[in-house]
Amino acid sequence: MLLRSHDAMSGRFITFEGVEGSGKSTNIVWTDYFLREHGIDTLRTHEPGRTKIGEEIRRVLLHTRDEPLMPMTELFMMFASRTQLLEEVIIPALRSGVWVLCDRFVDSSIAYQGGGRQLGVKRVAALVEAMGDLYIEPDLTILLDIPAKLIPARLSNRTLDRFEREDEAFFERIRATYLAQARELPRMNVIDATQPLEDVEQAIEALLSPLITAD
Ligand code: Z5A
Repeated sequence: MLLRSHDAMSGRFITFEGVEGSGKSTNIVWTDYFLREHGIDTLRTHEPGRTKIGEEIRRVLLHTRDEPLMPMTELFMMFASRTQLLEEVIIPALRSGVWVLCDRFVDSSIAYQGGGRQLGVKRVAALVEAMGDLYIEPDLTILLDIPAKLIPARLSNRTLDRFEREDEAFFERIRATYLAQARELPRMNVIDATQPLEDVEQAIEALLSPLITAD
């Protein structure tokens, strides 16, 4: 995979990954608060969606019911939402020195479409390569890891979307792909997200501290 640095940008790019219910949204809110306490300007965002066009794509991706969405269509739509978000939101924020906290990024496509939908990691990596200079390598990726069997309990109080209705085997493939990626990528740090929230927060703090002191 082609990896590009973002030396011209003074903000830090931190991404959160994991299966649904692993605690990404919960821990992004905590991370945001923690960084602001340290005087750092932050911006929270998520994929797919966040821009006007991205939110339209998100609606199709999560809520289409009347015809099957083909895996390759799903993959391209994830990248369409992503490139829109990068140009409209992420790159301008990083250029102005803001730290961007993003709920999911390319590693989600590798895990969900590459692993879960079985399109293969190489095919997804080829799309990352095709992004060229638009691809921003995260400074830090936090992978919140839980086994698939814990997902239903974590999602028990919501109406399930198109992904959340998939079976346990789908989510175990996703988890295995994430963990394989983490073994390859130094930026990707695995945290056991079955622990109590305070312990997860402590583990995140340990990962953030070197970035804060380096700045
Ligand atoms: N997708 C894709 O396929 N390919 C891609 O490239 C991209 C995305 C970018 C977006 O969904 C969907 O798009 C997603 C993958 C796919 N699949 N689905 N569904 P989304 O944005 O709607 O949702 P999500 O990203 O999957 O997040 P989520 O379901 O909201 O889960 P979460 O943010 O990781 O978890 P949470 O809301 O913070 O926590 C869930 C519950 O667990 C909540 O009650 C917490 O209080 C509780 N929790 C969290 N941590 C703990 C701990 N440590 N102990 C106990 N309880 C906890």
